[in-house]
Amino acid sequence: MLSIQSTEIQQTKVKDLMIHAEKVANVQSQNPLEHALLVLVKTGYSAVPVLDSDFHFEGVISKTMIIESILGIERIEVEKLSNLRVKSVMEKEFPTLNKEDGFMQGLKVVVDHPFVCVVDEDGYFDGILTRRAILKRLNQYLHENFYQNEQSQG
Ligand code: 2BA
Repeated sequence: MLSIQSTEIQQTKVKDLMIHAEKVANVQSQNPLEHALLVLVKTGYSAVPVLDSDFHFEGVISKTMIIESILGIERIEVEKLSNLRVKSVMEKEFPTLNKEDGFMQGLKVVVDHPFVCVVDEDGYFDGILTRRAILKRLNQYLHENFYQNEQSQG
């Protein structure tokens, strides 16, 4: 039977897998929605982290949240894009991780979220842990420890 106890995967930490802050597209909570939409469209991401001017993590904004916020009864109210700020539309209730957290904590949160923000004790944004990074590490682990054994037994 496959056991994930006392293995190297348990020693893998969030800091080993995360994308560092300088490589993560982000927007500021005071930005107009128009700016956030431009960032999302230009980068191709569905959602990105929202930070304050001191680089503290504040929430997440997505294309869907923006579109929903400008939907009127009969039309899309495009003018709202320059009037509304990211802060009023973003999702604030979003789980976070610390870079010292382990692989299993990361695995648990990416079940429900495509990415999770990594913050330090003071709330500063360190980067993101993506579902892709977790799945890639799990795939590597399964190949090294499970499929190889299966082949040698068969
Ligand atoms: P999504 O934008 O919905 O992207 C879903 C998946 O599509 C990504 O999964 C990745 O495999 C692929 N993908 C999308 N845009 C890409 C691009 N410009 N270059 C390469 N691959 C791309 P994950 O890599 O697991 O990312 C999960 C989520 O994390 C993304 O969801 C996005 O919201 C966020 N994300 C990933 N990298 C980011 C970055 N550098 N800056 C900001 N947000 C990022």
